[in-house]
Amino acid sequence: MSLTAEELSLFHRQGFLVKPGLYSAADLKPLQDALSEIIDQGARDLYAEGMLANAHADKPFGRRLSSIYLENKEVGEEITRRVMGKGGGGYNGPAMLQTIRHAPLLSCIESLIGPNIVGSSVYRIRPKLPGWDRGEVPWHQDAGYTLAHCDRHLIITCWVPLVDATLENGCLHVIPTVHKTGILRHYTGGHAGFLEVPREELPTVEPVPVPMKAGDALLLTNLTPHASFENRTDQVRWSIDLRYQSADAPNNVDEDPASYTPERDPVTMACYPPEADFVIRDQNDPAREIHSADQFQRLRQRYESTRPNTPGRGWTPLQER
Ligand SMILES: O=C(O)CCC(=O)C(=O)O
Repeated sequence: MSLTAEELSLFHRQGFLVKPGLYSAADLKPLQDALSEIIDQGARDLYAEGMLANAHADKPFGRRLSSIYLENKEVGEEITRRVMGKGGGGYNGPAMLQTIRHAPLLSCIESLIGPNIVGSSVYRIRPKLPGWDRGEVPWHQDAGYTLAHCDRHLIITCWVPLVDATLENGCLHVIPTVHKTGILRHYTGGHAGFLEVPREELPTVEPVPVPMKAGDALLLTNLTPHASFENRTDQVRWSIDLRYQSADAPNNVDEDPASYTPERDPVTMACYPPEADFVIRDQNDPAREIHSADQFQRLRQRYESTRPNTPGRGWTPLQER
């Protein structure tokens, strides 16, 4: 499943590549089941508190959370928070680690960044609810969120829909080829509080929508502008975005989160210090690889509870533009 020479060349030319069918339905099922359990527990809790007239237990994965949200937005958002956690990584159980370590995906990643792979801290689970403001992510490059000294490193975002992603339910849109021109000016306080590059400041290259089947994988560079718009259906557009970097790129593997003090020079820091990076593959010392779900959870929680306070990039607020 590694990338062919043509795929590699396309990825580097366009700044993105779709690898169809990288995950089978059976590969996605453990994660879908784990997420369904969180939703089930949330629905039962809030039904017991009288917040819901119906726990919607008869609905399939793609519909249950949206049915809850359409019945009671507050309850839908509360359950969404349980799935996404504080920062958005959220669920970090065994099925998440298994999905991140999916061997066919790692072979593709290895073709791009080499055999020593670090799981970049920022993975996200996104239940994009119908008409939900925060489900719409404005134009940005992922590098806008990481520290500036990491712009020159290739950090791969792998975006995988857990249900089919369509124009109607808010598939991703990307701007091809402009990753080569470097970082764009981002602003804080964009749509729904995200970082944003306003449309009129985007390069004049036509964006392309990328509809995908569940289990396809979209690979992006950290400098590829992308966005997603409203979900105009009555189902959830579920997706995950995973990130991978070479072990040579700055990371916080083996670092104590308490070592991130305000005096520390940002160039000595990981690309995204608030969350834990983890070793996926180490050719020289495989013992450093994180295979155990317990170890993964402990590592993620250590950063989650400390939440190192790290410098921003100095982007100005959109309102002051
Ligand atoms: O899933 C989405 O709608 C947005 C994803 C995104 O912006 C990202 O993966 O960086």
